[in-house]
Amino acid sequence: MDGFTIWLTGPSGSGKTTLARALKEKLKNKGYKVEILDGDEIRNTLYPNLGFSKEAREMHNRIVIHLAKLLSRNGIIAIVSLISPYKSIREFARKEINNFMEVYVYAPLDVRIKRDPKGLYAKALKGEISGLTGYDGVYEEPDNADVIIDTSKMSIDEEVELIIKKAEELGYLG
Ligand code: PPS
Ligand code: MG
Repeated sequence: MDGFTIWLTGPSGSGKTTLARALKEKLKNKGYKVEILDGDEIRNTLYPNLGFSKEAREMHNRIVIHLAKLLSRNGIIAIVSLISPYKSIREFARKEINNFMEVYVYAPLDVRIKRDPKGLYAKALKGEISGLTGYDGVYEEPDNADVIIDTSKMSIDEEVELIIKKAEELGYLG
């Protein structure tokens, strides 16, 4: 089987990492080889001091695109959970990666503020940090996502099913 990439984009706290883990579990149980490329994890492992300037995000996102491309072309399903705030970079990902689907992982601001697993929104609200994606940092919403998911409205199981159904429609899963 050819691999493919499920690209989960969305602001901080929208539910990308949680959804990536649930998708991985489901696809592994179906017998597929799966890897998660999580932006936050890759940053912490490889370059914890990179920062969040436009240049830094673009460089980091390009590295993730390259990794996803290598995995995808070797029969592995790459699940990317990466804010990837810039449309141009996501378009580049679509061009570079053979079998690609873009999933917009959305949740309204009030829900993201309530979840706030890392306390980042609390800090942003107090003015202690700036440029938080989804608060005062740029996030260019997708306008041609293959799937749009509102994680405040759906259950994780429903989200996983919707993405798998779309992957089947696109011919990536048998
Ligand atoms: S990006 O924009 O694609 O480079 O982002 P990514 O690599 O996915 O990393 C996002 C995680 O970094 C933490 N963090 C921030 N995110 C956005 N903006 C600012 N200013 C920021 N500062 C720290 C945060 O934990 C993000 O993880 P998620 O899981 O998306 O919340
Ligand atoms: Mg995350």
